[in-house]
Amino acid sequence: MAQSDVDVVVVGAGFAGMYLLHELRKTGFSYRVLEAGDDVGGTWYWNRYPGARCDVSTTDYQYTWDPELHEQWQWSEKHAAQPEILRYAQFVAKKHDLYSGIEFNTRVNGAQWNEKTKRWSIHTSTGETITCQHYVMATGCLSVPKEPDIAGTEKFTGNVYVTGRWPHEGVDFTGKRVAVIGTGSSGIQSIPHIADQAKELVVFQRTPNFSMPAFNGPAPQYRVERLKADRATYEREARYSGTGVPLEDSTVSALSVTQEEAFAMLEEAWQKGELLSLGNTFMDSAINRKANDVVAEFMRMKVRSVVKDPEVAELLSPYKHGYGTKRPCMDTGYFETFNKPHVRLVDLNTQPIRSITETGIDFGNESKEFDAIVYATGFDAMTGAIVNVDIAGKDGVTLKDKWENGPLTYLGLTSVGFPNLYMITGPGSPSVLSNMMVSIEQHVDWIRDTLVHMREKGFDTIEPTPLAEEGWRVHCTDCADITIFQEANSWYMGANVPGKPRVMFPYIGGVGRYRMACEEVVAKGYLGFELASGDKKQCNDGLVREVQPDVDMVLDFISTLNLPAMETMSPAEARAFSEASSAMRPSGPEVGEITDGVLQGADGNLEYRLYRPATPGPHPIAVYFHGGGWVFGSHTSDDPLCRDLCAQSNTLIVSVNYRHAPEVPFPAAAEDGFAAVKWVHANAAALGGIPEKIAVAGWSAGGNVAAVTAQMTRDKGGPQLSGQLLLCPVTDGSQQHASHRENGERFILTKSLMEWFWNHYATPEQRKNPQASPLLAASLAGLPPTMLVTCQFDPLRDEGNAYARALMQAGVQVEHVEARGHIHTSITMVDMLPSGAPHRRAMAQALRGFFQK
Ligand code: N01
Repeated sequence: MAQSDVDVVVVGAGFAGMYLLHELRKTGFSYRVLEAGDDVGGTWYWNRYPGARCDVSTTDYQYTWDPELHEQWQWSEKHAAQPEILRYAQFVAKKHDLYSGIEFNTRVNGAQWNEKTKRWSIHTSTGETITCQHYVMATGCLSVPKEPDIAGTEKFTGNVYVTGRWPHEGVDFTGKRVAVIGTGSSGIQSIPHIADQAKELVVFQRTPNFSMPAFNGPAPQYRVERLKADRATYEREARYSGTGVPLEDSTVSALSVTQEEAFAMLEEAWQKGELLSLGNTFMDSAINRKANDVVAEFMRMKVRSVVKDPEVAELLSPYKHGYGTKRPCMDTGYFETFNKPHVRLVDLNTQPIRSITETGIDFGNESKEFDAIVYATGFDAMTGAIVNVDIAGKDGVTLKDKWENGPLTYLGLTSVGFPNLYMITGPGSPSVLSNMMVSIEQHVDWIRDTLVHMREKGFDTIEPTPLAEEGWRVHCTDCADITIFQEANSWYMGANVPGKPRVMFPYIGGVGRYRMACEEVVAKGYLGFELASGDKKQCNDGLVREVQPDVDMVLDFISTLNLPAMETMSPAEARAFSEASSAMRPSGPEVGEITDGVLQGADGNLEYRLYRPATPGPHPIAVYFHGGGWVFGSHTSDDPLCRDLCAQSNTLIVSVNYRHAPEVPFPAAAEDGFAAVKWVHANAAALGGIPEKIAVAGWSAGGNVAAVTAQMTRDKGGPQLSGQLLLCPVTDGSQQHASHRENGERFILTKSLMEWFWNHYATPEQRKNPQASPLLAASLAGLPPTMLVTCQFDPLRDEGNAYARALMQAGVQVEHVEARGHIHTSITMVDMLPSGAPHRRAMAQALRGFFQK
């Protein structure tokens, strides 16, 4: 007789539930494992449609927790077909006696949390109620087929099949007239097989999909060899990789090579027959539309090379979504199928289905009879299997209600208000954007370790805090925001199910980075969780990820380079180093014209670079001062940012090479700034600018020069400025603000580097002069409208914030943006850090605004 009260109830006996069962036994928890089907295998139990295969190689799509399996089980192919994967699941279940621990044909209909007893009550389809301390949903991401949303589906009297619920005995389509609706992975895999049998096949396509041939055959030799040579390293690399499969991260931008070179690189990946290698050919295809277009065009070229009828080829070629933004597919002869005379493609965009009828389908202005209709229309992905169960947490609130506007989880594992509820590969975790085997094992390990930890420390409950959950939501959104994934109507975005909220369901920050976040949470005493037992509580509340994800990646990359600290260099070395780093960055957008010249500074000529918009002039002018701590940099060193500002604001930018310390210290830079503005004003017309529309702009030390220049023009008789744009400006030489301590170590501009800059530029006494520290000016009244951007993780944040406040108090019109998750340098990194783009847009908008008055 099964126990009605256990430590853990697990729902689902796919690869997640099976491994968890094994671990629960090993660690001595009592359990019940409930499975709706009558065998193990989960997705591979249900999806038996012809042609179903895994498109991750068998070298990677297998358990790692039982090393014996690698000897005992030999895969026959690179991309295993469904029957073989199911046999693998059965083999593991037999080997580890898992069958004895699973109750089949048992669904969970509802679950309620009891706040008094601190236990879940689980109601099953057999009429039983089981109580448990921990409740684990191992229900899979793609397990609930989408409800048909086509008129008349109930009318059809012929045979109806759904790919995700395929009859176990198989289907014979020989001599039949068959309709397939849907061209996602399931459609694309099954269509060639159905075509082989059917007398006539009509494929109803709403959206064409990207697909590459699977090149079925033996497992890739180079992977097999790497595994044999050092399995542990291979598996570790997989766990910390972007997708759960070891791949070398690309460092090549698709925009840095010719189309011919790009296609040659893509062809190499194509020939490998690995879906992930293709998507990994370029570093920027997921974040940059133009880079993505290179891959998309390569894929379309491939379609054209196979499909003989150019019109059909065109219909089968995706144009409306980027490569990878809807799940790309792997096929075996899919496009070739459309060369067969008995196969027809119907484009639902021009010939929509009017209704399914008793005998067939009415579409466009046609009516066609069919013997069978196959729905390959997808799943209520990620959340369907979770919210379909009536799960009520604290105060009776259901998960369905809580998630009305999109799933809210902490780490994709847990949710506020639902103590001791765990989701394996839940929304907010890499899940469907990863090799599921790697993600499943990670979640099972995390849950097992957490349960053991709670038992050892005597805690009854674990629940994330609202702060941590909201922080994770923001982080997930930040990750999605830097990609182009949100442009597509994909099931990743919930867009395939009418009424489903449109958010990015999986975590797109990468498997390895996600794993590190989970590890950090544990290492910091379950950061963001409350663990409790009666009155005993432990809660280290906080956010596990705050830095913008792309900024984080850059910081990680820089830390691997072991670069010497700049402040240990001489100014000449620091200048050479800074120039060398600048040479590696993307150049920034095109502008109308770039010319170099000299202008009259405070004590001799200064070089300048002029960026002219492509539109007809004359244009307003921004006199720009570069960053570099008054020590390094030049009129060309902020080139990408100047181009970006010019192109986006339609403003002529004059970037000035003011004199540098230590050779020429304070107040040379400030005096040059003032002199440059006067010169630009006097020569504005000749430059193609408007003399009455001049602003100053600058970043970092250049922001300091811009701010001081604005004060000097106010105090010394003009010219009258239209505005000042200050990005992370230095405003106070005292360096006493809290941000110097908080952000002084990790974020490129360090406290000691800032000190090094100041030491070269100005003596402690000079720093008290407002021309060095504009925050110390006796009055800020009468300064021009200001756009001031500060960054959360900048040591200079608080002095910038203080300047913004002081300007406002002095009656100056100020737009102040605090760039969340950014560091001192990140907003200047044009085309490298997409998260900076909205702030650059706002800066350009502000520039435009200055001149509209
Ligand atoms: O489902 P899908 P799937 N009228 O949602 C169309 C995994 N998987 O079962 O794109 C007409 O991708 C819909 O059109 P549109 C894999 O992660 C893995 O194929 O919404 N058409 C689309 O063409 C995969 O991504 C493997 O415009 C309608 C199709 O139906 C995920 O499962 C194999 C429609 C649905 O495609 C889901 O794949 C199989 C309507 N009303 C699956 N509604 C491997 O590992 C939907 N469509 C190999």
